[in-house]
Amino acid sequence: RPPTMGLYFLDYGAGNVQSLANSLKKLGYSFQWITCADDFHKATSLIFPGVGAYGQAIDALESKGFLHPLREYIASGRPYFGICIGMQVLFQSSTENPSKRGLGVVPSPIEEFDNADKSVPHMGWNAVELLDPAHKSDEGVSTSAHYYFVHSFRAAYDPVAFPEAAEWAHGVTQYGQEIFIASVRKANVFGTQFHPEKSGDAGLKIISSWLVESEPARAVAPPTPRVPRAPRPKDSLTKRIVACMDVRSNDQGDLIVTKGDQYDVREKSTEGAVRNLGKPVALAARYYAAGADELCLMNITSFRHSPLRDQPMLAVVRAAAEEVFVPLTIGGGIKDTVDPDGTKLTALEVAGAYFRAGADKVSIASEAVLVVERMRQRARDSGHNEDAAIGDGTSAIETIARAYGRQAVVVSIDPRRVYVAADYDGPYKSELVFGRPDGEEHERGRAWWYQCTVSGGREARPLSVVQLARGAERLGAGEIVLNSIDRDGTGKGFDIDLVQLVRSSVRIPIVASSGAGAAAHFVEVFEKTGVEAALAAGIFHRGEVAIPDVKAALVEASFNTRT
Ligand code: 1PR
Repeated sequence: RPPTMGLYFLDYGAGNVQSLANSLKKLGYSFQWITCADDFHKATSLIFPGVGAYGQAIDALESKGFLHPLREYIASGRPYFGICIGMQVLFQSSTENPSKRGLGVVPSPIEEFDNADKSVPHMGWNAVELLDPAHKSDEGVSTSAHYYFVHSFRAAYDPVAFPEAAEWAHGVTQYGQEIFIASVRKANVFGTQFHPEKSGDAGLKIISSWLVESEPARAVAPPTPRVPRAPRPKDSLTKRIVACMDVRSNDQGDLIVTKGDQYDVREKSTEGAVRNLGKPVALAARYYAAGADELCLMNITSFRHSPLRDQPMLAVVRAAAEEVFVPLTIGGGIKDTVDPDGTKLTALEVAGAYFRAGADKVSIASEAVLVVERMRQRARDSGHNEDAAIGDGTSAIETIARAYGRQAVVVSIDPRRVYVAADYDGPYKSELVFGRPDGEEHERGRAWWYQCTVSGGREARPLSVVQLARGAERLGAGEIVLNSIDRDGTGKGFDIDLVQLVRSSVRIPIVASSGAGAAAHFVEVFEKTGVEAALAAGIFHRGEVAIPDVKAALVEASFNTRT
């Protein structure tokens, strides 16, 4: 089929729209970007892959003079496909930014998820139930597939309170005990709350199905009457399996994937050479094909130089994003920097470069520790409770979350155990973990707390893991990747005590990391801690355990899994 003529993309400058561009490239379509209001007249079909925050999106559309032409475009009957924020702007308003008005095409509000019974953001792979399953207009959405969602705000599916909006509902999804609108469909308008461009083959099928059908707009039969849906006891959100690649240059200057033992990446045998476990883009493509639910690329020596000078790393992100259609997190060096030539770059600009290259989330480690320390210090100085300290709006976490949405900001924690006597009476007393009688020998009769480090574990800081996790959550981080220097590369299993401690301290999703040595370790961490995701590196790189083996163990243990 020839490329769609007149296919335009609306990009308002926030978030990763590169992934959708990559999806179209993969499917063999060409498109143009909307650059001025006039382009709306030229478009014969339009995709708005909105990512980020609702208010930012409306503001950006307004300031570029796009809001009115967008409204006109939709009213003209030409095909429109809105993704995430691109779907939410169709609604009346959002409690994310109550002062902003949406297009009001769908007459109901967007509101925040209730986090009493679940982590918010809703982040991960969930199922979609079609409301007219017998009808031809399934838009390529399969009820047996899982799709990638990442959002804190949703349109409730409520045919009693919002009957007209419910008519727009095409598919619904359950998260916790809430049922919300996962896709909308009426006349020329289609929209998904989830990200088809991040939903692997199942998502690519939706995009290609819309492209094939989008010219001319097809007639859709009137929907069947909408009735309220009672939530099931359990939702269909899957446990995520994340493959992480630590990237750095080797002694020859090539970027390679490496892996340390307790963060030491140098070989003991070959005169201290950096351990080389493969090429980042090739490995990323392999893990995508094997069914990884997410991928992380960590630039582990970025603290030594400016990340944006590190063009090869940006090139790696760009190339990886062309190959993989699941979420991609990039970490390392996300902070305010000054280039050697004196050019100042804010953390927001550094993150922006990664998002434009194709990253979906950025992961902040060292800078998050320093930001939370400063925030606590300010509270102390002004006589306030440091455990309730709030940000001043200028930190990397806050500025990136404001522009790109909190779901785009991951805080990566590198804690290390600090052993103390069981009768320790110091400042971290309330966070102590006590060695079990059946635990490892060196733990018995002792207690420990978890201390935060910076620069890849090289420097310990006066901050505990609980203080950092809570502080990061208050500042607006959307997720925590919880490493453990003690367990990293050991294959002994995740540090369950650590994961439980942090899981009980915050409401945002947590990715347990470090120490996986067998598929059973993933089952253990999900059973004992209830975290949303688990990450491994070494076992996948060395081929000791394959991602499908982990998924099979999860299925066996009755966890929702994307297979
Ligand atoms: O501080 O914001 O510039 O970010 C630097 C990032 O690089 C941090 O997220 C930090 O964790 C990471 N990092 C720095 N030095 C190292 C190192 O190994 N020398 N990697 C490093 C840490 C930990 C995980 C690993 C899991 C699972 N690697 O990324 O993937 O522990 O490993 P396993 O399954 O093999 O046990 P900034």
